[in-house]
Amino acid sequence: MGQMIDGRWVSDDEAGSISRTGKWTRTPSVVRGELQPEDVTPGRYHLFAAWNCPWAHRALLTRALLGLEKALPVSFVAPKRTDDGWVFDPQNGYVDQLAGRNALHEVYADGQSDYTGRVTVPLLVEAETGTLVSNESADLVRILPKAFGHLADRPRDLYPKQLGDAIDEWNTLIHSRLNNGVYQAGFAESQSAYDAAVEGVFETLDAIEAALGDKPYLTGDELTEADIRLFPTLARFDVAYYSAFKCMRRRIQDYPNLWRYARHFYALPGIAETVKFDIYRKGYFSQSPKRNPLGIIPIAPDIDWSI
Ligand SMILES: N[C@@H](CCC(=O)N[C@@H](CS)C(=O)NCC(=O)O)C(=O)O
Repeated sequence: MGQMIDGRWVSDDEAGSISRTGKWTRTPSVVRGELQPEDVTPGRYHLFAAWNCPWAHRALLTRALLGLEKALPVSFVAPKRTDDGWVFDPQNGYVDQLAGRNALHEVYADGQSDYTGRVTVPLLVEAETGTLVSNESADLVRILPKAFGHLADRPRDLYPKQLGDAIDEWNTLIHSRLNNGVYQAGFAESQSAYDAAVEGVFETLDAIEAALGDKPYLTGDELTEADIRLFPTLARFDVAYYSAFKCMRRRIQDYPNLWRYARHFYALPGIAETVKFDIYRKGYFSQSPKRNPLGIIPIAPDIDWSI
């Protein structure tokens, strides 16, 4: 693992840091540009993603829901971090379609020669110059509908103004206690940090289960960005977080409303193509000195995602 300092790759420990209480915290993103619709033409921008990354998944889901596959090409890094960080692996189909680089830190350096920070996915760049636009998924789920909407096969507003407060409330809860909560459980280095994280995960799932009782999406009849933030964690939960991150009180399949919701979301056009259960299982159980020293990958549970 590592990061970049003044455009140079330096090795380092994992993203985020362990505090004295044993609680894991995520390092904030640093590239937070904006785009206007008049800036955006087909192929002018390029997305970098990893199948296993739940934050990159937000961007892939937004791209799929809008039908932006043609207008916004994507390159995937190999779904496994190395001493060189995220790298491409052409022999296995993970190719930098933009400049043919070997590692994502080279893409960052192409875009900003003095870049200092973590080398994360998702990343949106301007194709011709390589200029870094954004590496913050929370911003990308807003940039794509607004700035790329005119190129979308299925344009949609994922943040309708009248639902703004409800979306913000779900976003905050889901981000801190669920999206990050599972990582805080899995990376905890003390019993108390683990206990608190797992309580937060299941309190949040319980709240969502109750809220979904009488509506198809979190804020009502319309799919919004709050649902986009929820789905990546649901897709990874039973196959990985449940066991690899010790979130074992219940599976998503044990929640009637959540399970119906997750399968309905999975069946929407373009979504199944963004989901790679096998990669999640192998990724979260990959060899790690603390979490899986022997690197044995468990056999997958049988899960039927059909409606
Ligand atoms: N805040 C960022 C976080 C992205 C993030 O942490 N991505 C992870 C992969 S799941 C990553 O690329 N980590 C590499 C690193 O931090 O060195 C976002 O939501 O876009």
